Amino acid sequence: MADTDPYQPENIFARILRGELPAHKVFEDEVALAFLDVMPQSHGHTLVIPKLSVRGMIDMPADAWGPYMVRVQKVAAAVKKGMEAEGLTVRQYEGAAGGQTVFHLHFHIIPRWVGEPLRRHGDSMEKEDVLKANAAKIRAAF
Ligand code: DGP
Repeated sequence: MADTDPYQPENIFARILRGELPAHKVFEDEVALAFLDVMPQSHGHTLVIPKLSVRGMIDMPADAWGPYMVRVQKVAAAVKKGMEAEGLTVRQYEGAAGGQTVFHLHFHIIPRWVGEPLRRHGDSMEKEDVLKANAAKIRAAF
């Protein structure tokens, strides 16, 4: 997809937002939705998406950043606590050349433990029962 292409309403995350596709949701309010990444780089890898139809950070209206990042922070705290992580890596990939594969803005919240390397980005699917168990841990930490 070219960086000049408009937002595509059929992208996977838009479909999750509309309830057309399932997801292991951990948080939702009027501003954002958070759910587990099905190809996690570590256990508990969570994505936080705004409820605005924007491809990436450059398209996000300036006045929408504050409310959205408050949700990113809130979810990050719950992911760290729920997964008993020692730290987090927070990432956002912008544009295909930047590594973005789903063109609806999202931040990755990736739990970290000392000495545990990350799996590769978008590498392999996690088992449903593992995702379900990790989502329950994170939901309980809000
Ligand atoms: P990015 O490359 O930053 O656009 O990250 C997209 C992430 O989304 C990647 O880590 C894999 C994940 N992903 C892809 N398809 C799905 C899906 O259908 N459901 C969920 N929960 N995550 C997905």
